[in-house]
Amino acid sequence: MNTIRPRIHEKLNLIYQKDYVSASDKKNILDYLTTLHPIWENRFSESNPPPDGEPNRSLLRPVYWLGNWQFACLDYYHPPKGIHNRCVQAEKYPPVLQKIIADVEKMVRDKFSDKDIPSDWHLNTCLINYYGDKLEAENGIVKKTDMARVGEHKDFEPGPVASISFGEKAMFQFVKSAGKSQKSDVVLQQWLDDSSLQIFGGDKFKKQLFHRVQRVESKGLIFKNMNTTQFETRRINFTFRYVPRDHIQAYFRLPENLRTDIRSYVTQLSTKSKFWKEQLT
Ligand SMILES: O=C(O)CCC(=O)C(=O)O
Repeated sequence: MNTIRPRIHEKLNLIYQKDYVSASDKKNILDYLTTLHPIWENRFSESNPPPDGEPNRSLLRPVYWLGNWQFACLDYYHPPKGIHNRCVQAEKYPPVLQKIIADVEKMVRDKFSDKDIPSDWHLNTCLINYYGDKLEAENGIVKKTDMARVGEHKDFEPGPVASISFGEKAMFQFVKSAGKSQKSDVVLQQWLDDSSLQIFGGDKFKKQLFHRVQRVESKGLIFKNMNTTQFETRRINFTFRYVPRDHIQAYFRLPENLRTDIRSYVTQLSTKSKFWKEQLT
């Protein structure tokens, strides 16, 4: 791992480190990714229908989760009220990510204020986002739609969040939200480069400001063998978070209606993953 010192805003509970992931770890991670089969999720379900008059919609990108899977239709982890039946136990991190996360957790404990680190905090949850173009066949021609962005939101899991990025660089912004009708003010922005690490925590970056990915560069890099169906991936981001263990539930322990809501996803995952196959039996 590269040992460049954290570069910016360390005192503010924000770290950005370029070239954090070594070339050999990156290769290991990309090889591991070829074994995963990300899925397309819908935001809503029978038990969690869309607001009145709105249709259900698919997420903008394929995703995969490790540690626990927060299916979009279960509404994501959102304390203090939304803590039960939202996080479903998922596959463990591969050794290369375990090693990286041990280092990141140490960096957080060294650099961030104790008051911003919950007592049992550890990065046990990972969302893998695939950014790129959706491919659709139209009259024999393949139409490409750029889906490489994330709207402003907060990550509600307690404590610092860390992310590592691969591929084309992304414009990441912290914003002060002005509601749906007006433009949000950008407070701070950072290009997230290939192999970089970003960590943010504390009241300002976790609780007050929203964050978003405004766009992802398109310089011709395309990942092959990522099993993203009808999708051309040019950036992959891993976001690591913390969910208290008591709030992570095995699939078979979910209430029946929620198991029904996510069964098609779990069934799809089970065709490629031993772990998810076992969850169904
Ligand atoms: O892709 C990124 O850099 C950020 C992703 C993100 O905002 C999230 O997963 O909550």
